[in-house]
Amino acid sequence: MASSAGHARVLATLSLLLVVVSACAPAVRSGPPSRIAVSALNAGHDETAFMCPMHPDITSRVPGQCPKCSMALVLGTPFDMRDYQVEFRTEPPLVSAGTPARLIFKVLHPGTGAAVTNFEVVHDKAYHLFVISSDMAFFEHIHPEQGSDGSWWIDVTLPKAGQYTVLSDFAPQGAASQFIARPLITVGYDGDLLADGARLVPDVSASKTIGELTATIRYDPVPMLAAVHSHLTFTLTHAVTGAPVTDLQAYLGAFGHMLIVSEDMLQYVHSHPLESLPPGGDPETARGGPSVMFEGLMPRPGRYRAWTQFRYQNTIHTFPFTFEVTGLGASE
Ligand SMILES: [Cu+2]
Repeated sequence: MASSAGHARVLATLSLLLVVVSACAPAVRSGPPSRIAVSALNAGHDETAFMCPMHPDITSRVPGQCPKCSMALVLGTPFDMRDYQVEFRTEPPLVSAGTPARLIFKVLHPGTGAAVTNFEVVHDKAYHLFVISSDMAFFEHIHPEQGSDGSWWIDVTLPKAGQYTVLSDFAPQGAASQFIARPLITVGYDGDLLADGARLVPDVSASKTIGELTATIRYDPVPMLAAVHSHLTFTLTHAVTGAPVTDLQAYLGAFGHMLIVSEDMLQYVHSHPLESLPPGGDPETARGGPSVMFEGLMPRPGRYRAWTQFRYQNTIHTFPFTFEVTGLGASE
């Protein structure tokens, strides 16, 4: 299955919980040029090490805590580059826009084909799911429930006929985190998938307001560069008063969640704020803002959309921002 067409490949980057998936590139996982990473090149699939469930780049020969988030390292096979299989089906089998449908995911081990039932909880959830329409106008970040047989399910109602990408984000117990895309096409869709693809237009304004919250984004570097660790920093203010927001709430164990997707929907970057919650504290009483910084590594030049989610006054606010990433050479 590692070679199945259209299957997402995972690239976990070095410095953050940040995952890039390419639907056509070979599996690559970059890592710091450490002794462990080098020895991993020669390791078999079963090579074990202690690893952080949240930060796949953190591996160790001995037990301990993650230096980034203080989570206890777990014994696993972080150097196994094979993607897990996700069997995806819907009930009913044909999904109609405007009608609830159940999405069902069964995860299988890449070597044995056995059903996987144990998952690490990462950012408060064992299974994160993103549903994105092919024009990138519709975005949902939701969390399926686990059934008694270990598979995952959730009910969705898609807004219009068309093609959607369904992105699963999970970490089987003791394995590297997985980020696996599946297509979903509704009945009644007779469009041209190529013609109906996203046509992203970079924002002219750096600020957007959703409900009570205004987010102003700053990109670094300007312009954004491909294959360079880049930063997207938000300044949050109250939409009416303009006052800086200092009571941002934690959502799923962080002060924000970001998913960045390329216009061709082949590249996905999942990023969390550089600042983590104070370890050991109660996430419900933690407060953040007005500044929240994310890091992203966009693998190729092109246009990207970042959906960033903040929890403020007990409501999740989702901000879509669209930006251009250029290559290092002037010709790109
Ligand atoms: Cu999630």
